[in-house]
Amino acid sequence: MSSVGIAAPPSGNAVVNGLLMGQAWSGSEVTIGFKFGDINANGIDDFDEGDWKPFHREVVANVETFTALTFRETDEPANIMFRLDLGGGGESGTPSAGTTSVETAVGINVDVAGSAQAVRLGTFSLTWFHEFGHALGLKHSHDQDGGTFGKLPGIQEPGDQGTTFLNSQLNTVMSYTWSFLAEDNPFTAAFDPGTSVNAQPGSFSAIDIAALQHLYGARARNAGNDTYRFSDDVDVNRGYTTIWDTGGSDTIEYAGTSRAKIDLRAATLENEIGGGGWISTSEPLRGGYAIAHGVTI
Ligand SMILES: [Ca+2]
Ligand SMILES: [Ca+2]
Ligand SMILES: [Ca+2]
Ligand SMILES: [Ca+2]
Ligand SMILES: [Zn+2]
Repeated sequence: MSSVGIAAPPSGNAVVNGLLMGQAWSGSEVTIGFKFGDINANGIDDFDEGDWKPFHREVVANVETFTALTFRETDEPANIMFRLDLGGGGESGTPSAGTTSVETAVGINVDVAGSAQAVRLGTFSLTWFHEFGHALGLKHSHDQDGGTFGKLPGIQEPGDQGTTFLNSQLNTVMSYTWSFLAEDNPFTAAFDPGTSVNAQPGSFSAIDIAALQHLYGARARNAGNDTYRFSDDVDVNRGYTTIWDTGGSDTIEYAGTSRAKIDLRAATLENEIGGGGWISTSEPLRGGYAIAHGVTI
């Protein structure tokens, strides 16, 4: 049975509330589908070309790793219909009371035949996570929706890093600000939070994870002993991944010859540096890991 849009209450945490719009999908199963389109005008559904479907499925599967939600593909008008548009940017509907279907879209260039040509997790994938976040009931970190669901603490304008540097896309994909280290850049002498990095999140980030778990519950994952490896290669890393891991004695490991920082602190979800996580990365800043709130590595 398909889900329907419902009202969703705030959480008890101001940082998490900074992403909530008061709406979500009911139940534990949400359906997804792929809307027909033919941007390159060759008579073939663009979703039947290249690897656009597998790429979208990777974005969807990320949510199944940390929430209790299950997504089911259907030919019927699904709760969330993916669409490819021509051009840059993206747009998305959001669930509201009684909604049964929304469309969520990202613009691509007409001569990009398949996702892997230009878009992979951690490389220009940010917009897909962002729009899918809207489709699941998340708002921008800088939007002020009524009195209950305010902006993410410390943020005034869309491009602000925030007074406590929370507004990095490494902390929330619902930010309009580019990915940057919220904490001090460990590879420079000065205390300099706010350093831009050379990759994007390849997963939902720590504040998104907490907000989506508030709406949909959390799921047990990687409960044994696990090792999370990164290198200087953005494609191997798939950018910056935020770890959701519910048990075991776990390790973050760097493979390479650059200077690196391994940071085992989990996101605090407070209005402070580290509220949205701490990054393990190497000096080229081409990816690594953050740790979601409540996770011990
Ligand atoms: Ca086509
Ligand atoms: Ca520094
Ligand atoms: Ca653990
Ligand atoms: Ca584990
Ligand atoms: Zn948006």
